[in-house]
Amino acid sequence: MLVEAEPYDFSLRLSAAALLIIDMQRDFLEPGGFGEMLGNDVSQLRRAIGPNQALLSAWRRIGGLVIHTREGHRPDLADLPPTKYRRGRGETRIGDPGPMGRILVRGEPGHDIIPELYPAAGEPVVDKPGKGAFHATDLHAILQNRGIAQLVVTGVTTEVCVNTTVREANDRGYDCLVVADCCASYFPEFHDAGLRMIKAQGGIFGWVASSGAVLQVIK
Ligand code: C5J
Repeated sequence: MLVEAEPYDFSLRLSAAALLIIDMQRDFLEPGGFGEMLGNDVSQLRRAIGPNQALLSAWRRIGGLVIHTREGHRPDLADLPPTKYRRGRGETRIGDPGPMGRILVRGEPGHDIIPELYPAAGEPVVDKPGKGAFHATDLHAILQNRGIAQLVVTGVTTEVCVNTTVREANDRGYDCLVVADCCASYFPEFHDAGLRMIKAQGGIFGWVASSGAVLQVIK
């Protein structure tokens, strides 16, 4: 099936494709969460919720593999690099009490996925300590065990965890189709640049399509 995409149409093989939804977590997206506490405008991210819901429900309907990721750390912070802890220089740091529990700590309410996109039973959830979903996780093993060669990638933020994951996936031999309106950034210009970087130079890291284009072929 050909999905209309840039820099050229993407040949989607459903039996070898997974939908990978990156870090749609309460602390990043919900009013009153950590992201907003830092002064970010969460409406910039929330615009991706509706398109993700539509794509997720279509993907579930066809029986495709869905994988969710969450960025966060062990409660004892043993997997938190001191460099990541120190960076940011804010008054509130990873592990501190935040508006929705300890910030970026697994098991806390703010770390969990927003209810609109909550994982269904049987859908793997990959907890990642870094920006890339392959670093220090079992994502590659899960994908290999299921015969996955193509990733349809959505989530937040476009320029950070989505871009890092797509680059990691590229080096591991996966073809990535990034769904533009299902990704978002607190900074619209970074969202646009993040997508442009993926599809530049003949698709140096992958392809970019709209959710409408994907839905057209999987419906
Ligand atoms: C993600 C971040 N998920 N921006 N995290 O992009 O820190």
